[in-house]
Amino acid sequence: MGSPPRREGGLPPGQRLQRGWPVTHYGPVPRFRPERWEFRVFGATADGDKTCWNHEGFSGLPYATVIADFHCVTKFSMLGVEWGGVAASTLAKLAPPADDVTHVMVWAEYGFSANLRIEDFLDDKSVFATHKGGEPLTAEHGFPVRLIVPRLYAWKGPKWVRGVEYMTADRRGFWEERGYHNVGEAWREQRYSYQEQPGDGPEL
Ligand SMILES: Nc1nc2c(c(=O)[nH]1)N[C@H]1C(S)=C(S)[C@@H](COP(=O)(O)O)O[C@H]1N2
Ligand SMILES: [Mo]
Repeated sequence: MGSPPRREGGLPPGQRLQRGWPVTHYGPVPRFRPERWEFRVFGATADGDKTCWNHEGFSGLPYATVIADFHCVTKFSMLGVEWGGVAASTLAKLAPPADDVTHVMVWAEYGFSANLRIEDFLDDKSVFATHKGGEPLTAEHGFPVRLIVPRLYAWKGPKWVRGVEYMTADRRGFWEERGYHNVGEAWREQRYSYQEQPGDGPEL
């Protein structure tokens, strides 16, 4: 893998700036039903239990803002966006992973999923965003909550998140099974699965 480019600011290779914020996803926009909604942390948790928040509970978790860039693998980028929500590291403190957790699967409505290395998940800029620029997210952009992991391409940030599964081995998520890179670092331009090196992910 070589030395990790951990650059920030400016445009990663192959990206261009975008005015406005396009909407990109697979499938329909789910309807938010607060009485049915819950956010679940499960899998290899430290105490073996699941943690669930309903929408009121989740809305009461510590709120943080993060200024970060957003890079879509289709080559548009936004720089210096203000995201507000629950830091992934805060969530992991409230519902800790077991010591041998190496990856997480982030689950969204309709079974959409994205796998992340635990260190990318716990990065201090990773946030379960409920707000952008101080405004609640719109339905198309993931209301009530979507994940933002600035150092990875945006498909690693599911919209309409419903759960986090702690894993002791890697598994591919939705796009990672369909031709996108298992790791997805924007500054390494890890776009497609054919670029993967040994150790980047489970066999396809
Ligand atoms: N649930 C869900 N989340 C998703 C996707 C999706 O298809 N379903 N697409 C991803 C992709 S490929 C991108 S580029 C970003 C786009 O986010 P935006 O529509 O808010 O710009 O959402 C990501 N999150
Ligand atoms: Mo994307």
